Amino acid sequence: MIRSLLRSTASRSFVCNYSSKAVPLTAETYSSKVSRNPSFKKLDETDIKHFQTILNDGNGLITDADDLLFYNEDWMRKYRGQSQLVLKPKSTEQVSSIIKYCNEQKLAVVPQGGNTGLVGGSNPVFDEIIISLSGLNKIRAFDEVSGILKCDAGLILENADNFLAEKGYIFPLDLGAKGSCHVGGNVATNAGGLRLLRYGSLHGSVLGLEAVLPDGTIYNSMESLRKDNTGYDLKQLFIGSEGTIGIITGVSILCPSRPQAFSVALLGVSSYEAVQKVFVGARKELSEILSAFEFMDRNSQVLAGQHLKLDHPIESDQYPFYILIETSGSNKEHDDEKLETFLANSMEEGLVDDGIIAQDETQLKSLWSWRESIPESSTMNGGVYKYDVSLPLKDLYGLVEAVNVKLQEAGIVGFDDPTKPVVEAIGYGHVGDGNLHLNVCVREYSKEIEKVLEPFVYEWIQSKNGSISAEHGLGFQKKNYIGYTKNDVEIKLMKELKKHYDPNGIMNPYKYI
Ligand code: FAD
Ligand code: 2HG
Ligand code: ZN
Repeated sequence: MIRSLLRSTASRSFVCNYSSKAVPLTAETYSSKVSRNPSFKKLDETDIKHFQTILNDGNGLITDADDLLFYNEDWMRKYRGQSQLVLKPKSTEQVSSIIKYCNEQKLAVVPQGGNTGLVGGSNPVFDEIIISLSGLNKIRAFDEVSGILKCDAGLILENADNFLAEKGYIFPLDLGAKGSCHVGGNVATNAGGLRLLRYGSLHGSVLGLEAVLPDGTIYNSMESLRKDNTGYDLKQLFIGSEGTIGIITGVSILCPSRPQAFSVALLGVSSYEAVQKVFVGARKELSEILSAFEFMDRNSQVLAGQHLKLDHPIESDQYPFYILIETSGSNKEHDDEKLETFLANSMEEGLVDDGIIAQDETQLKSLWSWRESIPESSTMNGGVYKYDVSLPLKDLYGLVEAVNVKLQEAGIVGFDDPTKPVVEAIGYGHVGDGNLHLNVCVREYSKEIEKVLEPFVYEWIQSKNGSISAEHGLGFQKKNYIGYTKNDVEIKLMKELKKHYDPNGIMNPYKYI
C-alpha cells in the first residue's frame, strides 16, 4: 500500500566530513606510485614575496601549517599533499599573473575549488602550490529572458542556485556537495549529479568559459551564444579537464526555468530486475515530468540509517533495493496524481513492494536525505574505496555482487563482524544515467584490500565495455587505469593536447593521464 511519510528531519545540506582517521596516501607513502618531478622548482622566499605583490600586501596567502591542512587533504581524508602555500586570487588578472610566474619559474600548481572531489584531484601530491578559487565568487550577470547566468568560477553551487531560485530559474546541476563545491569545480570535473537525467550534461548547458592558460593567456568565450558553429568548440576541452590545461575563472551557463512543483517517492523493490522494469515504466508513464531516478541497495540504506540516526521510512530496510523517483513540472496536483497512479500500477504488477510519497517540502527533503547522505555514511566506519562507473544497465549491479564475492573469497568482509577489515561493498547511483557508485566501506585502508579490489574492478568494467569514471573524473586515483576505458590513440591525443597547452607540465601534475 502507499503510505505517506510522517517523520522527517534530516537536512539536505552538506556537512564536511572532517574526522580524525589516519590519511593513507601521503607524499611519503606515494613513493611506490610516483616520485616528485625534479624539474619543478621548490618554493622559496622570493616566490612568496612575488605572490604577495600580486595579491596586494599578502592578503590571500596561506602559509600557516594548521590552516594549510584543509587544502592539503581531500574530503575522504584519503589523500594528503605537502603544499606550503595556498593562494587565493580575487580576480582573473591575478590568476593570470600568478600562473604566468609559476610557468616561468616551473612551480607546479593545483587548482582547487570546494575540495569535494572524490578522486584525489584537488589536492597536491607533493609541494605543488594550491590556487584556491574561493575568492572569485561573484555573480557577474543574469539575463532573465534567456536564462543565461555568468558567474565567477569560485561561486558555490548552492549560492548560484539560491540566486536563480529568486529569479524563477534553476541551476541545471544538483549534487550532495552543493553547499561546498564551486561552479568552476563542477565544470572542471564535468559533474553529473542527481538531475542529469532531466537537464543533461554540462557539455550541453555550459555556453562559454573564461580560463587562464599556463602561460597566463586569458581565454574568453563568455559571450558565447546558444548556437555558434564557427570553428572548434574550445570550451569543451576545459569541461572535465580537472585543472590539467588551465584554470577556469568564469562560467556562462544556460539555466532552465525552475519547476513549480516537485514530487518525490521512495520505493522498496525485491530485485535488481525489478529496478530496471520500474525505470522503463517510469520513463514511459512519467515521461516529461521525470527528473531523477536513483537506486540504492539495502546496506547503503542501513548505513544511511546509522549515520542519520533515523528509522527508515519504509519498513526497517527489508528490501534488497530502494528507488527514489523525483518528478518536477508545473502542476503539483497533476504530477502527484501521475506519480500515485504510477506507484499503484507498479505495485499491482508486483514490481514494487512498498512505497511512500512525500506530502510536503520537509518530507521531500527527508526522502532525498536517504539517497544524498550515502556518500557520507560510506565513510563512517573508517574509510571507503569509491568507484564511479558507467555500465550497461543490465550489468550495473553485477559489479557490486562480483566485488562482494571477491571480498568473501578473500575472507575480509563482514558487515557485522568488526574483526574483518571490510564492512561491505554497497551500490547506489544514477540508474537513469547508467551510473553506479560502488563504495567499498572499510574499517581501515590497507594494501591487502586494495590488492583484492584492483585491478579486479577495472577489469570487470572493461569486460562489459563500461567506463572507469562516469562523473567523478580520473584525478590521482585513476590516472594509471585510463587504459581500461580509452584506447591507445585516444590516450596519445590526450597527451599531445596536454603537452600543447602545458608544455612544462605544471598544471595539476601526477594526475589524469
Ligand atoms: P574540487 O574538488 O576542488 O576539484 C576537483 C577537480 O577540479 C580537481 O582536479 C581540481 O584541480 C579541478 N578544479 C577545481 N576548480 C577548478 C577551476 N576553477 N579550474 C580548473 N580546475 C579546477 N560528483 C558528481 O559528479 N555527482 C554527484 O552527484 C556528486 N555528489 C557528491 C556528493 C558528495 C557528498 C561529495 C563529497 C562529492 C560529490 N561529488 C559528486 C564529487 C564532487 O562534488 C564534484 O566532483 C564537484 O564537481 C567538485 O567540485 P569542487 O569545486 O569541490 O572541485
Ligand atoms: C553521488 O551520486 C555522488 O552521491 C557521490 O556522485 C558518490 O560517494 C560516491 O561514491
Ligand atoms: Zn553520483
